[in-house]
Amino acid sequence: MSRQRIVVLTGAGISAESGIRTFRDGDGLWEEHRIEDVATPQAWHADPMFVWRFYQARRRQMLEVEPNPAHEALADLAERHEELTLITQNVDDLHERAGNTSTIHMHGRLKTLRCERSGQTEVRMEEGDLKDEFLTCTCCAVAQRLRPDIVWFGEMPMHMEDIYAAVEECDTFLVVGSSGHVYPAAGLVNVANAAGAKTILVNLEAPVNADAFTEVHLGKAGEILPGVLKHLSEEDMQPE
Ligand code: BV8
Repeated sequence: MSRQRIVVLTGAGISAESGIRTFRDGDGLWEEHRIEDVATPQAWHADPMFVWRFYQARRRQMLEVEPNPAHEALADLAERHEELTLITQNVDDLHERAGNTSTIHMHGRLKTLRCERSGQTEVRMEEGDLKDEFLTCTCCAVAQRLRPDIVWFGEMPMHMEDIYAAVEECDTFLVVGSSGHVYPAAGLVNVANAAGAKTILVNLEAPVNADAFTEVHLGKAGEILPGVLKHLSEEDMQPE
């Protein structure tokens, strides 16, 4: 009896019940600016302190939030199912804090900062690292300014080779809490369908790419994901 290869892709919706605002619920603004206009290399170049404050506020918020039952259900699945690949569009560390230790962050992470000269990243989450002043690296002889270790709009997402390899090989592709607006993440369901995988969506409301999924479960991830995953594991136990 072969164990099914499961790939999970999460978006901002899985962290909503932990108190982290999603991009498209509410007004999706940061100080009256569209996030798509703040999370760009152009914005960083034009007004680095404005962009830096946007990320420092979100880095500070990470200290105040906790994983919710949806994060915990995925960590439990990882315990039971070694063929699980967890990919997230999110930049928070809630999957890791729930127990998923090998999460692929395709849009980067708030926890780490990146040297603008060497590209090296370092974890900087001490109290002194969370103020609004710029920070400098520890990797260069002459310390350089650190930027958020985030994939901005117009920048190449990370780990795409590993991501496509996992999705092209999977038997089940599950998306949790994503509006299906942002590419290439939103196109991964098409790669999974082309690979003959079963594609499942768990989301508060039908997203723009809902029709691409074999199964759609609408509701709050914290409330319905545990049941969906339990059913997935039971299926796995069925003899072929
Ligand atoms: C790329 C980090 C090419 C930032 C993010 C013009 C110029 C350049 C590129 C483009 C362009 N036009 C289009 C593009 C492509 C662009 C794109 O897709 N733009 C969109 C806006 C149209 N993509 C890119 O730029 C990507 N790069 O294309 O590179 C390239 C090629 C070669 C070489 C170089 C470059 C990079 C995209 C990554 C951008 N960075 N994040 C940050 O966090 O500050 S994306 C950002 O949006 C977040 O990471 C987030 O993950 C992502 C998607 O949003 P979602 O996660 O889906 O969140 P959203 O709020 O949208 O939806 C939440 C959902 O949850 C909702 O449906 C809601 O109903 C649901 N929900 C709410 N509560 C719950 C819930 N579900 C369940 N339970 C609940 N309780």
